[in-house]
Amino acid sequence: MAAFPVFAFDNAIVRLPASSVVNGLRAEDRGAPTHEGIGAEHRAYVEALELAGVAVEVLPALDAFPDSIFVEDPALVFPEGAILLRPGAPSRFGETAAIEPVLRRRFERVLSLPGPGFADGGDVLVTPGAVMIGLSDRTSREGAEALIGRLAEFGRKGVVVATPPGVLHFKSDCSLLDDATVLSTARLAASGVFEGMRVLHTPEGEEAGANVLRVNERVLVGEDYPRTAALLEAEGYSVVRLPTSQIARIDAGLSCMSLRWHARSAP
Ligand code: CIR
Repeated sequence: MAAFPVFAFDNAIVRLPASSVVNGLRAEDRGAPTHEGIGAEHRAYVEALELAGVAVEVLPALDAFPDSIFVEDPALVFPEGAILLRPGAPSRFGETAAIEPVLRRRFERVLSLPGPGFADGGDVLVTPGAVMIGLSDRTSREGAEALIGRLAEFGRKGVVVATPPGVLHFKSDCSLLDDATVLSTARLAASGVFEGMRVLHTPEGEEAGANVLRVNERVLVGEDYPRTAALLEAEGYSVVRLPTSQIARIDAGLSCMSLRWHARSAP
């Protein structure tokens, strides 16, 4: 069992966007973001994490990896330790080696995912009952099964679940709101994956806003999704609206810009 609620965080790692971020991967070209625009969204995000009570370590930009701002994908972190992943996009594979020394400095236990499979952190949703691992174009069954083995070393149960077709990551379509509640697109919830949990559906047309981020007493929500924000407020959550239209151009949401955990004791 986790020692803290799964949305209780006191530490986070982020990475500054490199100027190459304008070339970040995207399924569909809706126009490149600007480095300045992404930088401004990143600053607002870091500030929101800090205001929510999180100590944020900011890593330097890595020009060789345009998507390296999305530190959630090459690793998983828990109070028990970290797991280095094997990102499924070839251009992102080297991000794991880049973040490894940082995680070895911050965590006593750092495990690696054995190959040949792949897994992205964006496909991993930590719930109180289990760690859900969504199969996607970035996370293979072999990768997911290898990850279940690693999670077991931390005493955590992993389960393999499906990601809707055409969706980048499992968490592009859902987020944990509290110990018993998820926000999910209707298309993902229809698979029954959240049976036993309370499910709030993203309003029709705001599916891209499903990736919100619960951090301590706050829920960070993209400001382009006003009906999602209103829904969460009506449910009693303390919502913080953040700009995300630039990162959305490279298929990203709020969870992917940080690795978050609750340290057993201050590092
Ligand atoms: C990618 O395609 O890998 C990046 N452009 C976006 C990654 C977003 N990561 C995430 O949702 N965990």
